Amino acid sequence: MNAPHPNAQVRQQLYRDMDPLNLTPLWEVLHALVPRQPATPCAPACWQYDAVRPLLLRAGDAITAEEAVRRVLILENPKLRGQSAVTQSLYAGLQLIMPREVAPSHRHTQSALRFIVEGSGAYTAVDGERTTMRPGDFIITPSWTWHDHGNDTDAPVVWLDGLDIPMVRFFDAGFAENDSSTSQQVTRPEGTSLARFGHNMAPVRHESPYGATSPIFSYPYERSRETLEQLERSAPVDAWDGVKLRYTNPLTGGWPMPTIGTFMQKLPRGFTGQPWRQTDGAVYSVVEGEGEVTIASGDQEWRYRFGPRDHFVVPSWHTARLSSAAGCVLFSFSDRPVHQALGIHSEERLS
Ligand code: GTQ
Repeated sequence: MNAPHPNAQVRQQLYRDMDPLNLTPLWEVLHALVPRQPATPCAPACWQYDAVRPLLLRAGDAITAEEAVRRVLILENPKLRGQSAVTQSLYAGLQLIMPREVAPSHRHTQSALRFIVEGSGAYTAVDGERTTMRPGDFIITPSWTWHDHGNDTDAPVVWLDGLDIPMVRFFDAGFAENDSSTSQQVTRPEGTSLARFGHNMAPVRHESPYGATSPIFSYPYERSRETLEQLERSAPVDAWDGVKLRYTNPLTGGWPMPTIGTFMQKLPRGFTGQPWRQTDGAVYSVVEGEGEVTIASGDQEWRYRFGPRDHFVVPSWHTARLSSAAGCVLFSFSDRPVHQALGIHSEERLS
């Protein structure tokens, strides 16, 4: 035991006297406030679809989509239970819509992405335009746009919701409003946005309809997959990422959403990736194939084998590596656009 500092009592009395004035000494907390490197409270986690799906379907019996407004099982980081957060800044959940159900129209300042996990043919509507949802599609609900979801098919439909809920809460900038009708009126034919903005062309006289968010709100899997396959055949495979692309806003070349960066990657058959770490914690959704992720921090290590529709989270500044004997396709999202906008993004590629 260290001998008590000669001033220990003086200090304790000082702290007690300042406490009622809502004052506290920096020097007691400085190291924790300004850590030598990121020290996230988040832990790695993996949600296997086989375990989650029965619970989702039970939720389908327990509550209607309309009653729930959004029937979602939140993927909570095990070290952030009760905070509805998968990382400190991001929210993730799996949303279920049963046949003939509607999730009523509303809008909020939080931005959302949908990544379709199971079922084909449900729709989401954004400001008067519907988009059909198919597995592997990446769909955006820009901030403050009306949106409702519906399922006119005969099978349950499930997608991953990714939202910047914790970030908007941090900034105390959340507004929300319910629409006057359950399903918004359709005012534009399906595919209008993609036709206008999704073919390497843009309207001559046109402002960005959604400000900092991409005017394309559906990025179909068919196209992303075809691109990755072609690159796998024709371009060098990255030793860390396999074949990895980021989604873009076609008007700017930047991120499709101001707060959330989205990616899709293909690990070739027999891929054994090199380890990396970065400041933006990321959520992964497995689209096809199988593989393994190893995540390490300090002397702790986590290893998850994953297959289609599984989800996992790699927290900030945890070392991760991916491998796949059979080959696989992974979608992921993180808060990288915000790190980059603030000039605090950091990445290390290890070997
Ligand atoms: O679909 O609007 O998972 O507002 C959480 C909040 C989905 C949605 C969520 C939401 C939504």
